[in-house]
Amino acid sequence: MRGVLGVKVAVISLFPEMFDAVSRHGVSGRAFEDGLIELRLYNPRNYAVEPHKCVDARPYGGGPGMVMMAEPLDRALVEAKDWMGSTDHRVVYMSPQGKVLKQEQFMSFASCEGFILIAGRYEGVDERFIEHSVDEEWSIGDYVLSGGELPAMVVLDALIRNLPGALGHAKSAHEGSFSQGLLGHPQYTRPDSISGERVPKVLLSGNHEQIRLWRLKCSLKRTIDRRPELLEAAVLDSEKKALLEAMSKDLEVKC
Ligand code: 9D3
Repeated sequence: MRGVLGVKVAVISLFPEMFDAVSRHGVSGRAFEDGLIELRLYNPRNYAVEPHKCVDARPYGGGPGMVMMAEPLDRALVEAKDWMGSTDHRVVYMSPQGKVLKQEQFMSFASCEGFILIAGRYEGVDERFIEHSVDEEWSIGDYVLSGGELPAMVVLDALIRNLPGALGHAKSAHEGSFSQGLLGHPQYTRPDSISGERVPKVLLSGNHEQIRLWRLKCSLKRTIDRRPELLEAAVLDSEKKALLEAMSKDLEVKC
């Protein structure tokens, strides 16, 4: 069940302060204020044993860097699960070896779900922890980062944007072209002329249907030009198919 205070997310990280970046700013910060999401941080350091409180050690077999030890993570996880209570939840390790996240995954998460996100540092975590305790491994893309914190924050931000009731949910989760697999259209604001460069006339026309069509065409054109593979995967309704057809004959749409 979704807690009274919203979706529960527990994050296990050696750098809990980093998460202020999502919980204290902008649209995601607002969701925290509104209680749509509850976040708890668990630092493996607090579950390491005296006198050294080690959370990492040299890799067996040799090689560069350090590996996060399973036991402090296990103890942090016990506490995180304890807080989750009976909430349905997945234990997710943010990992370069994980499944690359896409918008559709975020749209498929049920609002009753909780998440325990594990952000690793160094070369990764002891494989035995992954085998015993992790349900899924998620990556945010094929580039090398220094740890799982930024990816976990990316997950939090995207999760929040897709929560029913979150600012930007109605707009971006449904109306927005990206959720339909298309890139966004150009945006303009005041003033209507900058050094003689004017805002496209249709946007000042007040004709909402014309504006909607113009934006849709721009989205289609941009997607063809910049990310054709997105268009292959998109499920287009008859209106978009017809627009694409018309555009293939007359490619003068300026966007
Ligand atoms: C040489 C092998 N590298 C694995 C591809 C080492 C390595 C690189 C980066 C080990 C850990 C990391 C830290 N990255 C993450 O924890 C991480 C990550 C990422 O780097 N890119 C995209 N998504 C993610 S999710 C977690």
